[in-house]
Amino acid sequence: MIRKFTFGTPFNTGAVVRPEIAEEESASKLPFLTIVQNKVASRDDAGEDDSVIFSYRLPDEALVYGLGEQARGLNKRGWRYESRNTDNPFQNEGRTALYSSHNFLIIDGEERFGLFLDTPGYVEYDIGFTNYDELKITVKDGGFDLYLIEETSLTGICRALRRLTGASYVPPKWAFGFGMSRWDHKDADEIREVADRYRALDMPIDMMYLDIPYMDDYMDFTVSEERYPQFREFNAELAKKNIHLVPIVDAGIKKKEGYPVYEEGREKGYFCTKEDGSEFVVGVWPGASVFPDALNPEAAHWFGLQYKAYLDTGVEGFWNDMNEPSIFYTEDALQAAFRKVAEYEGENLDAETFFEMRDVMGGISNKTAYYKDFYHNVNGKKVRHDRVHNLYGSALTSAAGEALRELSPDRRTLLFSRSSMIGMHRNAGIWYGDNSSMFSHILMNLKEEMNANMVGFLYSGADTAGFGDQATPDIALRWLELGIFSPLLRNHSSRRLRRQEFYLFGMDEAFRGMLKLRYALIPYLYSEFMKAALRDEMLFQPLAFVYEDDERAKHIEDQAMVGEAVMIAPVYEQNAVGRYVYVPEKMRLFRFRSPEDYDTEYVEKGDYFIHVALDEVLLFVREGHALPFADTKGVLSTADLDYGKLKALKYDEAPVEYELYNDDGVTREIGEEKIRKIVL
Ligand code: MIG
Repeated sequence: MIRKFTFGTPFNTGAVVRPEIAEEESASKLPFLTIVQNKVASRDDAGEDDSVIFSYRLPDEALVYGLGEQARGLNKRGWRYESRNTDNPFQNEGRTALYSSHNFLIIDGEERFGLFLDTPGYVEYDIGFTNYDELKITVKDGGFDLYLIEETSLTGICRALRRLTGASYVPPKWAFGFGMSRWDHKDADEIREVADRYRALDMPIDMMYLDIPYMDDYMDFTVSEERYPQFREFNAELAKKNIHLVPIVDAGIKKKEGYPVYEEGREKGYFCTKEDGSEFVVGVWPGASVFPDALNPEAAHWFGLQYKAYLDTGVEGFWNDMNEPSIFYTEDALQAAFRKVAEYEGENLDAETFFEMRDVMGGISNKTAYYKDFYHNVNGKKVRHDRVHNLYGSALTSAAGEALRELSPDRRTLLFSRSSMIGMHRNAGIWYGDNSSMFSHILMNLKEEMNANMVGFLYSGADTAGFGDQATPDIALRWLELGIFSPLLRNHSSRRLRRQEFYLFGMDEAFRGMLKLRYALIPYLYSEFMKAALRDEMLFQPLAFVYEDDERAKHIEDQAMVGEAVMIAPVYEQNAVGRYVYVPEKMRLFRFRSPEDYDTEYVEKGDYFIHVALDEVLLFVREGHALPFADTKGVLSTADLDYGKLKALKYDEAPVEYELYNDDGVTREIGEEKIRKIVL
């Protein structure tokens, strides 16, 4: 059952596609939560403090799930979180917000319910941060819908959210292959060389990503002639090897005369403005830039149609970056900072004054204050950015997804974004941004997968082997041992750090074994993914969602269920020779070094220390289940997978019926009718 409670005049975020399944009720009838403050006014005369505060007493044993992309655990108790999309490359336990805002919570205690706040503005969730037994939610900018979801199961609550907000995005099948990325891969020759190395070493790969250097002067929808001469031919050359080029698209448009995207957008009034209607100029990678007005449907659509420039070269996949939006500086703030710094010259600075001066420049990026400096044109109405901030990247990416459907009606395109909200999950996937090559981030990655799935982002993943900091051979391998289960599997890292292509660590056999294992699992992963998308279910789930009556399972955050048949328990500690695993029912354990090289044993329900050598990964098959398993001899990409030669990983000898989803991997028509029951 879904009930809807409206406060003030909500901004239409587009998240909800089936309003009719929610029953509207007056806010005075709100169950469970207490409204401790309600300053909501109608949007027109909304003042600065227009907030609504809800409170809920958390019983001792209650768990709180949700919030999608956040740096912390599955159970959210004991910390505070914010919906405030921001570009900050330091992901750690101290963070309260990352790039996305996913306003969905599940309270799992004596009372069990889900909560979806449909608002593009700022929200704070104090989940036992101030008082351990109190959940306090502050919605800053009154004017929002609160959906209350009651279902008997945890998965049921997530399913209801998806029914309300629409089915998840489905990428082409090749996007389930492995992709290699690096900020400073410098030109076509280098991309070719890296791809060829993988091929020559029999390490399967489907994608090569292009980061910002591929553009001409960081201008969106251009390609550098110098670094990528004859781009179309280059793309075709790689396509022949079954490798897809996936370029990045940044939110900021370079402010430059003679650049058609800038000139056309300016002429049509498609960029964000300052209060007086003049151009809002910021600094991002191209230097002085403007932001396409993502909240103006016409402007967003126009921006989406620009992807045609790349489609015309044969490219079929994109990743959208910097769309929180990230702001290195605003033109106004920069000028003010120059003036301020000049004032210190010649002064004898005491420590306080020195730090103050240092922060004038050091603190100039991504200031929340900038969100009050620019405006959107929402169907003729001027809306200040801070009111709709969290929706920016989401709206821009959704518009791109819709435009791509228009431009490529018969073939799916790959699209994922750094910033997102619930609703964008219908049009694109996400990656979790700038993590680091730290063992703790492998565990964070695992939790992120489960958290992202709860809010509908099935196609998601982290920078495998880590974006920031130095990767080591063991972290790359351990991380890949988790990555092979993630729908989006991409090795990506920052410039200026140690290179981390998997063949650079002197452990080719181990990396090959894991990459091959990934490809052996694709028939299963793709089937489970497609069924989850069609049925509004999750691919990655916490154990607690599957074994609801199991008290131990409730508190397991470092293992996951992947699809109907598999449990995983990745190693996320350096120099570990194994790890503790909770086995919630009798399972068959496979300890893989490669698809052909493994040992196997049965494990009863219970807790174990299980040995996992550096080149091994654990895969547990649930009792009575089986999964299809591809033959990977000679398989260099998803195009080489032979469904005629499917093998199986089985719990035991008994035949098992399995619902296999297969199609050409690109058609936009998907549906239950493509599921074939096979016996494994
Ligand atoms: O300010 O394009 O998260 O994946 O390599 C950094 C350069 C901009 C941030 C992305 C990262 C990407 C990088 N970008």
